[in-house]
Amino acid sequence: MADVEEKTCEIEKQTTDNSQTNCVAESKENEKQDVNENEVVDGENSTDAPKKKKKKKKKKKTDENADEANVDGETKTDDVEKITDKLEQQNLDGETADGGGDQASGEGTKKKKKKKKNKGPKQQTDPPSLPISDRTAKDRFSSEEKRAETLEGTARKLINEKGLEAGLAFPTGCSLNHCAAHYTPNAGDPTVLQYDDVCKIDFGTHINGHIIDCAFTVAFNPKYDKLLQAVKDATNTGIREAGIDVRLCDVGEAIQEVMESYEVELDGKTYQVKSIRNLNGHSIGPYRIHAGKTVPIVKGGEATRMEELEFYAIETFGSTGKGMVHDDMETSHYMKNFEVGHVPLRVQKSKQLLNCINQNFSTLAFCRRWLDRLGQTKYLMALKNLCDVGIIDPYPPLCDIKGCYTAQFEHTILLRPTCKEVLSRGEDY
Ligand SMILES: [Co+2]
Repeated sequence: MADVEEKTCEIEKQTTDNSQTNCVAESKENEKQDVNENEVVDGENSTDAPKKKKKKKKKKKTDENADEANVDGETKTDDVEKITDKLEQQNLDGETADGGGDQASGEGTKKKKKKKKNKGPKQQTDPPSLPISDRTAKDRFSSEEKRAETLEGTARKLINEKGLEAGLAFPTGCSLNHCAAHYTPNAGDPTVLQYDDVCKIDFGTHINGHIIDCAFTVAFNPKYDKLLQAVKDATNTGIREAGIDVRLCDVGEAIQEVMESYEVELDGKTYQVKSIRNLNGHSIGPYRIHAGKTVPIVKGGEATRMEELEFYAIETFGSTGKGMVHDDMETSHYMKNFEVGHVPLRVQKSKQLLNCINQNFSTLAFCRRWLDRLGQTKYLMALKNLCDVGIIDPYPPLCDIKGCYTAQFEHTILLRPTCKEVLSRGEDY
């Protein structure tokens, strides 16, 4: 999730032991998984590894449907037919499929648990659907997991989604081209990802409110490689600069320096990559994606210092346009205002919608699709009402000028007393 410069909130410091141990544990998991990701990928690609035969076969089947599929697949590798059937029923943005798919897989899981006993060790599906906690490090992930349309379903399973205790921390951003952040499809959106698109996958998970916020950019056409490289380098620079007692303005200046040292040539025209000056990284608190401190990505920011035990999302955005974003297009992202206490509501539909939001998202961000999958209907007026009274804030897509291209990379870090831990680091980005 991106932080827009205009937004200012109170600073909240995160110091509980719990939060530390949780995130550290999670990051250790990540390390293990990283080490083994190679193996899995190698296995998939190799033709003579007999162990992987089953997986290969399944992968092929999945691929036939992958373009239209969401990940609400099944939990067992040998239930290929079931998976295939399920994937066929699902559409690209998981619009209608999410709810139904989840129910179905819930039943399916039960059935399988009975069968499982005499069938040897569980195997991860492709895309993965077994919770990380149930897996040995090997074969947890596959390259398919990166697919935008499969991320949410996959993430829900991997995190062992359970109400507000574990799940997705905010809607999966898949902003395209001149849109830098906060776009995810609403129901009926006909957008289809194209070869020449530059797509920012911004996704977040949490366990007991401890949020991991990370993002990467996908481009199929290699002409954007320099743009992506610039932003990745800028983000890694931010991560390198960050630390206890470091001034936020110094991080921003270092980021801009690196970002704007890159040029990209697109269709015969050369652009200097610009840092998008009104987008920021941010501190993270429990159930609070933007906890108050902002990490600028240009010079001239605040001199506030980073502090021990703070969590930060270090994210940078590069653009071939103006280097400045504005609200544009239909809103999909919403979030309760963290500061707002109880507000009495008169309209029944608004009350009902707020109850649903409180129960399912609390102060975490959500999108219209997630209300749809919870069975909410005709909620737009009520949602507008909740926004008008200030309980909910809308987060519309943030776009630079039409025709330009933007890229983003992001990681969540924890400033531990003796080390700076990159909680979301993998070998892919
Ligand atoms: Co973020």
